Amino acid sequence: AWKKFSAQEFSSKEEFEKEVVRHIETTLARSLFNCDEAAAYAGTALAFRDRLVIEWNKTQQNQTFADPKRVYYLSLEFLMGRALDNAMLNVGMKDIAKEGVSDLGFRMEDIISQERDAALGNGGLGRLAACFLDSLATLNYPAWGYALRYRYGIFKQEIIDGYQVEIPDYWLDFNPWEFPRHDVTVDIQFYGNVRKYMDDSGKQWSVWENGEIVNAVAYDAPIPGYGTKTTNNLRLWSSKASHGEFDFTKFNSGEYEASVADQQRAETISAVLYPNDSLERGKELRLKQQYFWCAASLSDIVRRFKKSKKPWSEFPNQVAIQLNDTHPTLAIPELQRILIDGEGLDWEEAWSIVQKTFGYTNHTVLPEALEKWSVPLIQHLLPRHLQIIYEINARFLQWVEKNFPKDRDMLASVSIIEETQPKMVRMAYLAVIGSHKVNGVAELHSDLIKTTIFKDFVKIYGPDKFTNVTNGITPRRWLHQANPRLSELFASKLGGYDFLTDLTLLHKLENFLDDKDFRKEFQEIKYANKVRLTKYIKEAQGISVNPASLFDIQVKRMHEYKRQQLNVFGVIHRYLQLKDMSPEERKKVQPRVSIFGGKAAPGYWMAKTVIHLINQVSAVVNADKDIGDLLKVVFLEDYNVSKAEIIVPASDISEHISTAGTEASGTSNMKFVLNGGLVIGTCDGANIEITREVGEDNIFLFGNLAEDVEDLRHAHFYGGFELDPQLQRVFDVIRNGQFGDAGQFSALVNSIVEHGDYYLVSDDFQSYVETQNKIDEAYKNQEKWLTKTITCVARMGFFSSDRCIEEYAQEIWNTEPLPPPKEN
Ligand code: 26V
Repeated sequence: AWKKFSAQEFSSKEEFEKEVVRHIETTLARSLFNCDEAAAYAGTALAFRDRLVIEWNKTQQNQTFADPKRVYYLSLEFLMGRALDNAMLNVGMKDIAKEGVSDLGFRMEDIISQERDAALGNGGLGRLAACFLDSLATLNYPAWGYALRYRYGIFKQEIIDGYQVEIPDYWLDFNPWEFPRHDVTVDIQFYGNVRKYMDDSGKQWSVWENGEIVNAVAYDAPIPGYGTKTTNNLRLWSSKASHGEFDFTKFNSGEYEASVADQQRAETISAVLYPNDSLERGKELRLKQQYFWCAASLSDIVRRFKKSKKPWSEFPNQVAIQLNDTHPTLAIPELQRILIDGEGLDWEEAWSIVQKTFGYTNHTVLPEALEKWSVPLIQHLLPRHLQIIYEINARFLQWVEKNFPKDRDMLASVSIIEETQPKMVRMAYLAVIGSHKVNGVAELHSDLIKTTIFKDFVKIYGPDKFTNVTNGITPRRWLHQANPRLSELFASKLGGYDFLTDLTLLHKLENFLDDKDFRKEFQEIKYANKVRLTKYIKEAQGISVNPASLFDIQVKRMHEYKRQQLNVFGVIHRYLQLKDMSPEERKKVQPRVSIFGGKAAPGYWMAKTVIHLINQVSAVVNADKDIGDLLKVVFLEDYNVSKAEIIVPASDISEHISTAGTEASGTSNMKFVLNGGLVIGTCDGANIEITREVGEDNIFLFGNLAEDVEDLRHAHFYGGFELDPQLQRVFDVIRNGQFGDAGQFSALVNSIVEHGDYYLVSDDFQSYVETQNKIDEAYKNQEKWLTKTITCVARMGFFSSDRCIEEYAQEIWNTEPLPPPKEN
């Protein structure tokens, strides 16, 4: 039945070229004579898209036929980056395409870089979801991602006069990877009221009525696995006015603006990704986004289940829903509502299905980051859901009271409703109560949630409800795609690319630690990657750096807890030391480039101040003739996934220096090490497990431990606060205006000197500086350094997102892969 599509496959470059040309001339209606890179990209993408689509249809049909248990990954963010390179590599036809593209007069890198990033996420949480999709498809799990089709992704960052400026990211001009499904729509209700009535049999029903209806339209994108034909689905919901175009009565009476207002209001729901990896407290639109997406996804999932005609008790055996953070928590009362109000199940039966269906992943312990919604807002927007949340809470508290009769404070502390003015719904508690498993994302983090934010729930449910799944990254994008030469080198030594689907095979690289050719090639690849980044830095920021310098990189969202300020204070300290040295002394110094990158949430003033300081320091240091190549400071504008693919392979050292106990996991640490860079880091998040895997000698750890943080903070307030003397000197030069108007940085300095140094910058400063000095020393012995980096890479097997997915599948989802049927 599939034979008829075989004409669209290409097994030679000629066939591929024919397809590209056909798409340019017919799909795009363009002449080959004015075919630019954009058109060549479009043609290439469409040629590959045809291939994906066929496998995608087959996968979906096979899954429909076999009807196995499916995984639904609900995430408000999928930070996908570009799709073409990934598609070519996963399908395994990049080489053919490269030749074909070259025949047409283009370079593959140029074509690939024509694509806009799908930047539907903020940072680690969204990129994790994207890695998970890649692993789910690669491992043949029947799995769907569900999210929103934002018209605007995360903003683009420009740096103007040293300050961050946000530019909207309209990315949908040309997106060959999405397929509108105008036949797959769901009506979503908001506002209105709840009416109770009794049917003829005397059963009580609640109906939610008189609300405002918004339409959800599905857009699908194919997710190809690597080395398998399995092609899964990412479904994005777009919002549309339910009555079509606009209100004709208003239009005909000349009220043109009013006639389109409803339409605009509806479309606003999926218009923009909230750019905070913090929270948008109290914003009705954000809550609308969450409900719109949860309700559309659940309706879709339930509809699919009902086609199987299985009894409701089978639902948790057919469906596993993973909640990526608390953003989709409304899915819990929504499923309960569907089951009781729609399907007529009684409360207990429905609730047991709900609990068995959901799993919840927590991604932060920081209490200020925990989502809460005000009761009046939920009452207004989702009146029926508020009733259900109250009922869940009442039954839960009753049960707690019965089982912990002596614990007086317990009830108030575990209640879903916080008794403030106004009352608030604690989404994390609702997520814990409505799920059968709760997981953290690295060992330390999973331990911490059990002793802090969810302490009482461990007493109530016992420890088994809480588990750990340490994060991981896909080696396809973060090794094979971002660093093709390194991947090829490994394949040549390990006898093929099996390590891309079993990353633990990298351990065999340790057998080549003494292999001169291997070492030389490994080192050359790192240097070539640094040269590539050097060129990019020149192009993008106009700064010349020497690729032979030590490249020290910190790229991640700007956050006080991630402590980019500690890094930049360290850079200033280094600069002052260099200035103090004689020319003779300077000759012995290891040249270094300090590279920063990351976006600050638009309203996060302190994070923006740190960006400004980095740029001021960069201007002063880079222009200082005494210093030359000994120190360069670069802030790379608009850090995103596709830029990470250039930056990550080029590090000698990368910084993961959060205050101990604050970074849940971190995932870029894994990416850098997998690409032959070492880490300077605190004992935090996944750094701890990286240390366990690579050995303490192969990582540069520093700073206070999580267990001491509370006492140190306390001491800052009650034992008097003593500023580290070297940091004092850094602050003195900032205050003297050496990096521009000191007033600009007073809040930053004062947060440490005056306001208790919550993130322990001063406490960790000396240890940080000493460790950086050790790094300079270690880097001088290039052979030893190289041995460390190769050893680290060889021991990174644990951090594949394939391992994560296997753990989720076994411990949380209870699902099996469904390999594609053998074809002949
Ligand atoms: C939000 C907020 C909001 C208020 C200010 C403090 C704060 C701190 C963190 C967050 C982020 C919440 C969720 C999140 O993005 N977590 C990230 O998830 C990654 C994937 O599991 C993980 O690697 C990162 O360590 C974690 O920060």
